[in-house]
Amino acid sequence: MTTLKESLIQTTCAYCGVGCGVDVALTDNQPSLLEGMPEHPANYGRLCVKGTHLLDTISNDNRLTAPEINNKQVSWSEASHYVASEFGKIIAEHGPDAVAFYVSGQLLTEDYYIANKLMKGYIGSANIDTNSRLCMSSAVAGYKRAFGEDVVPCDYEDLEHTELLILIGSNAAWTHPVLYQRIARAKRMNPNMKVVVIDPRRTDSAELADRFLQIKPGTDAALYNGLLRYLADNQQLDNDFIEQHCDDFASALAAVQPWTIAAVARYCELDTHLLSQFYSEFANSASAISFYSMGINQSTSGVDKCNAIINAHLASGKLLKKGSGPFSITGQPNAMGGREVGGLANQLAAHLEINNVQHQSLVKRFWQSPTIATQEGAKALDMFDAIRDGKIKAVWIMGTNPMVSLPNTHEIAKALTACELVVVSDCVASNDTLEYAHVKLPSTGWGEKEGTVTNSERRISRQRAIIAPFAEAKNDWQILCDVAKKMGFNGFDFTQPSEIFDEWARLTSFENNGTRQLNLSALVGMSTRKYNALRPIQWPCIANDSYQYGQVFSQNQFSTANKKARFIAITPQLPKQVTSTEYPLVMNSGRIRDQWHTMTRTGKSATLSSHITRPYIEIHPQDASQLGINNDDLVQAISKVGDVIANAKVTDSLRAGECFMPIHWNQQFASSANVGKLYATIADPISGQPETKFTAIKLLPVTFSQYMNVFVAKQCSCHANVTSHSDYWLKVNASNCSQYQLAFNDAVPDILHWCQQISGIKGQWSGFYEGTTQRIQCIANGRLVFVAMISDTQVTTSIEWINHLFSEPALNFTQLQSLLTATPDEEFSQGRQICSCFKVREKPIIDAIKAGTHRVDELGQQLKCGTNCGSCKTELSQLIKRHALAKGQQIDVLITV
Ligand SMILES: Nc1nc2c(c(=O)[nH]1)N[C@H]1C(S)=C(S)[C@@H](COP(=O)(O)OP(=O)(O)OC[C@H]3O[C@@H](n4cnc5c(=O)[nH]c(N)nc54)[C@H](O)[C@@H]3O)O[C@H]1N2
Ligand SMILES: Nc1nc2c(c(=O)[nH]1)N[C@H]1C(S)=C(S)[C@@H](COP(=O)(O)OP(=O)(O)OC[C@H]3O[C@@H](n4cnc5c(=O)[nH]c(N)nc54)[C@H](O)[C@@H]3O)O[C@H]1N2
Ligand code: SF4
Ligand SMILES: [Mo]
Repeated sequence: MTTLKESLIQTTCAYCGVGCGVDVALTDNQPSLLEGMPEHPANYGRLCVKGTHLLDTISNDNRLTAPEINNKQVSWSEASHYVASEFGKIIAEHGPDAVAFYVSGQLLTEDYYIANKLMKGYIGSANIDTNSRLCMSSAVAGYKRAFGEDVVPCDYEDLEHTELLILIGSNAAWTHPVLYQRIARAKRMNPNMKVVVIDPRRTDSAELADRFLQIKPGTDAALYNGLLRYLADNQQLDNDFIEQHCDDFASALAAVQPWTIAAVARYCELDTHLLSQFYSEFANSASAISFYSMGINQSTSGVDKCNAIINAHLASGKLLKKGSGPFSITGQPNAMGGREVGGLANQLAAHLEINNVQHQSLVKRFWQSPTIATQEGAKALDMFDAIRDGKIKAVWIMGTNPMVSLPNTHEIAKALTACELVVVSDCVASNDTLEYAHVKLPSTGWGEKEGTVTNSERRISRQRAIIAPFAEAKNDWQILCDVAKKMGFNGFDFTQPSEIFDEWARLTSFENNGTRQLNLSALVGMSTRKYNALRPIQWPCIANDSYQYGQVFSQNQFSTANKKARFIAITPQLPKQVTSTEYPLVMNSGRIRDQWHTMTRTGKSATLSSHITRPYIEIHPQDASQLGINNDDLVQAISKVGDVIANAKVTDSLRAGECFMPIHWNQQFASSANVGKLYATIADPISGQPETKFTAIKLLPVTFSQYMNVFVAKQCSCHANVTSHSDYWLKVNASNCSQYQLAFNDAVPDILHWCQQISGIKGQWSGFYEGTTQRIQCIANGRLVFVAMISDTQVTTSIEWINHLFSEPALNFTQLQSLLTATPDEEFSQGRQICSCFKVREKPIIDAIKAGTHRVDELGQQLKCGTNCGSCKTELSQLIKRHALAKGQQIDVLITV
């Protein structure tokens, strides 16, 4: 009898900046089970729905197998030689600033460190920037202005010790779900804890809120200016803290004088009473946290918004104390690691400054490098402008998909088309950016890589490999080191990530002398064995220090020259992409619960793709009725720079005049649903972070002559053909087939012929015709391979049902009949999937609510929904509110999330 070999690997989730620890059980070296790591201080065993389904996304589908030059496979040696020599030629002819790296908060610290070292210390330019520019750069600049260093002064534990938790510009219920669950639990344990949610949209995060402030977009700085004035007017300042530990209070106070409660209420379009309750709660709570994210940062005045928040915490002394502080939450798994190693074009490394001569010398001596960058490089938007204008002639893009995520996609396409050399390192074989690559380099992805990441609370955790690299994929640090060596540089002879980490840790402590909080001296000199066994650890972690690891700004000593924090005088600014009579509506953008960014990973999971199956534009009922738009209608959103098409979702969770669209869909999944196309290239003047939460649009209803739902078996080779032969398309992946929702300006004259032509499938075709409704299907070797359903309005058919039919070895008569009449089996007509873990759909949940179950936990007991990762609990709570009240019943039991 053979026994199975069992083992356990502890790693860190691939997705958000919460940085949850993950336990992966291996059976005979194959991942067999994934769970939250019980002892990881970020999650203590919890995982959200994305983390829970990580194993679904390690597939060999759509992977880049070998390096390619101009779409021809080449050896690694050839590829790295080519990149090195082409970069070398351009640098020799045009200087180091003619090349650039555009990197990502999804690289590991070791990858990031090498990329930065190569660009700033060897090539000698600071043209390395990262997608964190679109994400964290305003938060970085805000902390730097106030504290003299980019240091987040809070820990997750603070969330459990606060009296007042303010979620501002964050939809943590969907974007940082494990932290949201920690907050929900803290609130249950401490009924006096209050939660305030500040967002122009009533999001799922508002489910926990004692107070919801539906703020006018872009006005957050005025809200916090008003708070500072309120604190001063009501003798709620911490005068000792201000005097002993802060500078420039007088000018900040002078700047907030116009911001009376009445003025703020007018400007932010908030109720005066609600506002004064919020201010008084902040003033009277012993502790308070402002938990902020993209609703603050992605703005042309994002840095000022951050400092307005920090000002209020400094003035009330509500920071560096348990349960208090201005807590910027990072988005990507290693956005923080990138900030540490210098992944931004305006920093050096290890929190050292690029325009400081001593810092330049320090880093150069440490690296013993031939050169060092002495001035800021091009920030992301400027970088792509410079590429378009021919000033930057070669760009190497690693771990990010700028054709989707940068604003004004049209201009990015122009830049990449004009660029002499575009190198892209990615795990996938196709995404919107790879279409422009001259050189494609296959990288290892999550589950294959070894290294470290730092989460939102400055905690460093190991990502460990659970499977072997796919095909010829290499780790990003190795690809970079190979190219560096071929460019003739010393200093890249690493054989293990542990060696890179050691050099990095030494740099943080080199000539530090307490001047920088970022200090990893306790981790210097670790053997590979120790590095491999490294437990999650928070910085600062200083060898032989009397303070415990993770404690920042001890004794309220900040990183400025005189050790004092700085108040910043803030004059609030409104967004720059203003509405007009031609473009009367505002478009906001953000995330949905089960998709990650440009869907290269989560889009592969049928489970994650069934929570929300298509892109949508949220519209307020008032605007919808004015424009004659109904729920589910296809609409086109047009801004000054671009346009998109998606289905309308009419909802009063928005303010009138405002719309919202998810960021995830792109050219791989839809003909025109990338919301980035609508935003102009306008950024915060200090941080360079683009304004991607606010642009002016108009909406037009769109109609086509004919609509078609096509389902194609996974193994068919006609997928690209289907989309290229329609005027509008949307793709949804399931396990056995893909669904295409198509539309045509001119009706297809002969549908059967069209299906046969574009699919190229030789099989048994049959059809059902009734007026304009037509259904076609094809069976090959006994199995269903192609289905088309045509109508003159857009009707979408349940993909789960058809997907199930695709899995059947032979369809029976009833199934064939049901296909032709488009009547799904009972189990597939249960509505939207709410609980992705147990696949619980909307209808049974609503039935249970109507039958009297009015508690989230009781729904869980009956139907299992919400009892695994808990990510759907806010939606369950909303369903209870909606359907219990719809029957005129009172909810007599408190809804606990
Ligand atoms: N499911 C999922 N989770 C993710 C990600 C993902 O792709 N999917 N991505 C990760 C990354 S990289 C990031 S950066 C984070 C982002 O995490 P969040 O910032 O929480 O997510 P967003 O949905 O981008 O935006 C948050 C909210 O800001 C609001 N907002 C817009 N304008 C304003 C404003 O002017 N003022 C205020 N107060 N609010 C405003 C929006 O309505 C939105 O609800 O999520 C991380 N987690
Ligand atoms: N309108 C609008 N635009 C936005 C935002 C918004 O809220 N609104 N949010 C912005 C924010 S906060 C962010 S963070 C960005 C995110 O935007 P992107 O960074 O462009 O999005 P991802 O889909 O995460 O792209 C990551 C790419 O790296 C690849 N990849 C994954 N792991 C690895 C690896 O280990 N190595 C390599 N080499 N490649 C890897 C993936 O396959 C994928 O192609 O979008 C920004 N854009
Ligand atoms: S909250 Fe979810 S996505 Fe974020 S790290 Fe944890 S499991 Fe991963
Ligand atoms: Mo982000």
